[in-house]
Amino acid sequence: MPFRSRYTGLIDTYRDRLPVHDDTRIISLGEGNTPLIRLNNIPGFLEAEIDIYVKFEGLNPTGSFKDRGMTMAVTKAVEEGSEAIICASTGNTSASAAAYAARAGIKAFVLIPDGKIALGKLAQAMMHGATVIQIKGNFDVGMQLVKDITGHAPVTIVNSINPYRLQGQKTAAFEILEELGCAPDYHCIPVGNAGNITAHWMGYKEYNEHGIVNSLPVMVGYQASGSAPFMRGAMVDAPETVATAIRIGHPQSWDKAWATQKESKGWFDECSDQEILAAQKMLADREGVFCEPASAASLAGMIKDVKSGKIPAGSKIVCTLTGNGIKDPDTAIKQCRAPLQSVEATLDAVKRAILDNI
Ligand code: AN7
Repeated sequence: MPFRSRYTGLIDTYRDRLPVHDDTRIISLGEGNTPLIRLNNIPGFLEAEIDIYVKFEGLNPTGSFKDRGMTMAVTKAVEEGSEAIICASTGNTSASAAAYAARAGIKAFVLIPDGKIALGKLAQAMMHGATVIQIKGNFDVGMQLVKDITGHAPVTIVNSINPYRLQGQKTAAFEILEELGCAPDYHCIPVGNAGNITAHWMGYKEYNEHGIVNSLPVMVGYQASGSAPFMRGAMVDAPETVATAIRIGHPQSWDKAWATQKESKGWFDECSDQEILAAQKMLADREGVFCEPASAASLAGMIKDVKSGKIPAGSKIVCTLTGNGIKDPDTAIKQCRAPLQSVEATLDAVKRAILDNI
């Protein structure tokens, strides 16, 4: 029986486009190669002549796009002899760093804002054996501490200010180009530190510069209204949003993201928490795709821009769904109808429950 070649992760797949050597020990969990799902029901519901795809990055090994960057950052940290990594995180980076450190056999230290990360992400960091340092401050405060600590402790930063992170994350754009055969007209993506929007733009440009394709998307970045420094044109000191993953007021890739916006002729916009949650629910309800709130910002923003005509009819759109909805069960359950309570365990009672709800 012929064997199907096994997918072994994005570094193996894009080796010639990434800064690794033939003898580099690759730290991988099989990340990348995520599905690009064409939406069947939402375009009709919006009564819009548009073609929408969602790139479901929540299906990476630890449930977010961070794994693309982390496989590169941890591979290089190990290659350079590092025995410990550190990050500040709103949750997903800490989960990913913890998992890849476990895989590499090195230590992970993660700084997280007190009480402001989704339960699943905390469980991940703890299960993978990271030292979880819960600080009395938000992500931005933690990020500054991580930058300050490096002169004082032998740890490698794996936040997206580590350039290997963006190298790994640019591969998401490669996958989209290979699957569609060209760039989408619009690429919609949530923005926190703005590393991912920057990395995607790098990936799109790289395939164009090498003549592999000849098309670039317009990059559109969406923030939560309470955490929208790109809309305010200045840092935000007390960011707030239900989408805790993007509860970030001091983006680390500020200049790079503005350059991306200008070069791609794109824009930034903001979504209210209510719009974000409605988009998350709609995607789960109507398409069977469960992403986390921060991820739904890309869909929520895109819907507004389609309705206003800013994204015109006939467009092909990719929305990045950065993380998996299972990570934040509390937020999900709060916006759903409660389960039918105290139903007797009898055929009659169950039959009634079905017929009442069919
Ligand atoms: C689901 O984990 O910053 O604009 O510390 O988890 O590249 O920062 C998470 C960011 C979007 C924003 N969606 O990406 C962290 C962290 C989800 C995220 C973003 C994050 P960037």
